Amino acid sequence: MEYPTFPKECNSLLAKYLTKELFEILKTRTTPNGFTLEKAIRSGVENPDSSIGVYAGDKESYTTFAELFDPIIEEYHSFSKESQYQSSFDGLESVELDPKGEYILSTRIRVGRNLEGFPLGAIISKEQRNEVESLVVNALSRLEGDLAGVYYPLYDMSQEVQEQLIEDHFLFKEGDRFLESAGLNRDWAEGRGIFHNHNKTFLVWLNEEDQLRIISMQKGGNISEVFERLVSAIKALEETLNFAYSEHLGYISSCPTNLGTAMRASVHIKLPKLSKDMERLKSITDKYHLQIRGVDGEHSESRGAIFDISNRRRLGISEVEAVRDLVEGVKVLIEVEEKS
Ligand code: ADP
Ligand code: CIR
Repeated sequence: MEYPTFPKECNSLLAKYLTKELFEILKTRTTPNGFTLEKAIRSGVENPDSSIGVYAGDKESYTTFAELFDPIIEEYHSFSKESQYQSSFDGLESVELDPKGEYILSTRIRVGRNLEGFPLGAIISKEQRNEVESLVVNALSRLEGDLAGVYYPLYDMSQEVQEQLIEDHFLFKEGDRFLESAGLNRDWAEGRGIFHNHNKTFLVWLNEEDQLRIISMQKGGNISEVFERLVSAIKALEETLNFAYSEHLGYISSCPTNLGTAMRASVHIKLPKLSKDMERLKSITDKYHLQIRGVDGEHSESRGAIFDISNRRRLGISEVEAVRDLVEGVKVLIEVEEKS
């Protein structure tokens, strides 16, 4: 493979950190599972509008290609090489983000997880992916009470049901071009599916970007309730499943932006006034380490002045701190919106 050329307007962290010299050093390295630099960067090369542009194929990718992954991880999470993964699920105060019920439509917190001993989705084989599915479905079938639910494999789902679940923000989209280039959509829809409880407040996605996305969500802004439900689900699943993890990077994920706590806490928030002053909105979200996404998730647009606002950092801060990033920033956003 030749050194890729990135168009001038390309702002990805891949383009920023993959110099020709570094490319020459890394291009012959391979992880024990056969993952190469060419595979790691394919998504960012084929999609120059990527913000990041790299994916890991296994846990070892993060050490084998450390010279490329480390600066990307440092910049995205504001995490230095000397820092350590931190974790704490305790001590989140009871928080209602929108007591008047005027701004926040819904609150969601998810974590990504992958199983120890398997390659990540970019190079997992069909058989291994099916094995992951059966291990996880077995673990999910043991959940009780509010967390108990049913697993719906994607290949068995009607187009109509699938579209409705996507529209209602419960299910992942199909055909994401960033994941496609990374090899993460291979053998679609085999091994993919969604588990959810009766009222869809607890959900697990299987074998999308990560092997598990564990999700808690509900209408309104009671984020402590959403957090508590998620924590009880993670703890229950840890009794049966062994998640891929490293002392330094925390939970291992396909995309370096999801390392560490692998947690994204978000609100769908309506900000009609601030939506007319995107510069101001952006300055507040930047100050509080928040990211703005559209209503249909990553790489989508905002509609009706509704934004998906979430914590940006996931590594080097604990789970409780990741949620607090969102709480602090949203408080300010609502204050500013009210005064505008
Ligand atoms: P992820 O959060 O898993 O990284 P996306 O950004 O693609 O991935 O979002 C996945 C889905 O979750 C999308 O349909 C998105 O609209 C939905 N979603 C995210 N946050 C919320 C929220 N606070 N309320 C309702 N739906 C949400
Ligand atoms: C990209 O590089 O744009 C995609 N591969 C997605 C990166 C993850 N985005 C994020 O900010 N969490």
